[in-house]
Amino acid sequence: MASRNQRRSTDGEAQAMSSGHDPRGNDSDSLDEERILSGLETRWLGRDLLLFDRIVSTNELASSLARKGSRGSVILAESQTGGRGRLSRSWESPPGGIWMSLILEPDIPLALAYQINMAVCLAACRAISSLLGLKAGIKWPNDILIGGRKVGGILMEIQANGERLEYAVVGVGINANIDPSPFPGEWMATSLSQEMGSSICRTALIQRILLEMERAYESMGSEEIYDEWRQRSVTLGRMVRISARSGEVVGEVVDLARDGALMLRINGDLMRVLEGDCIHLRGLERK
Ligand code: BT5
Repeated sequence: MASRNQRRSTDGEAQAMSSGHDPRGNDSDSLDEERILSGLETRWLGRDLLLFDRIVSTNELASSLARKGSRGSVILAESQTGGRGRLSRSWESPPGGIWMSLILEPDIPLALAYQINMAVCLAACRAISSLLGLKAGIKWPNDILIGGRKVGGILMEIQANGERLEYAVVGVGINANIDPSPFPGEWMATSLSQEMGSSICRTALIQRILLEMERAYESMGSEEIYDEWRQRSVTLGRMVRISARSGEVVGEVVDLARDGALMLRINGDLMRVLEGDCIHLRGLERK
């Protein structure tokens, strides 16, 4: 295992950082395990932190570590070559972003697994809002938006044994100091540096996200988390189109259920939607 102040290459082999030189020429923003740990206020989350220069996917490594019994660890990478989104989609992960995965072992039934996603989305929004003063909202089910543009996403992958949740790997991708202009326009992507007009301190944001995650995780399923998640929702009250494996529906989002389901009104009838892709349509725009 690499010692602190060293970075790991994709295959896990430690690479000593050359005396403070950052090839991207931005020393103040380069990530360093010791610096992150020294200002980390969590009690347990992120105490076992692994930082890589380049990796295929932090979720992929976290899943393989989880299978070997690792819990509570956080995997971070400067860039990913095969970053993953939901449903086998890819996630662009150039240097300058925050690409990290957490291995959690919540004591909740499988049916309540969405509460983890809820807590993590909320924690990311709280951290961005409190540290940077930006208004971050949650687009159902897992997108973090600023001003209607996607600044980040959450990818939760779970392992269950019957009705019991064995572990959850939660991937958090945040476009921190990156230029989103090369991304296709239809992604409606933004980044924190673009919104702020200058680079942000990723170390401080990672520390704050981990702290907010530990707090939200410990009060998972509470009224407070549920209420704030609804308040931060930019989907509630909207006309949406949901594409799911079972087909496509269009309706108005009249509520968000405690298990994470969307309550849609379609031609006067109520319908629960638990999974799928959500497109916000025009009209009935509350936020
Ligand atoms: C997500 O998926 O939004 C979850 C993304 C999770 C990424 C993190 S990074 C750390 C960890 N390790 C991983 O390998 N993954 C996690 P989804 O809702 O499926 O959105 C994916 C879609 O967003 C793509 O199909 C593109 O349309 C768009 N997209 C890809 N990269 C993007 C980016 N950097 N910023 C904004 N949109 C992006």
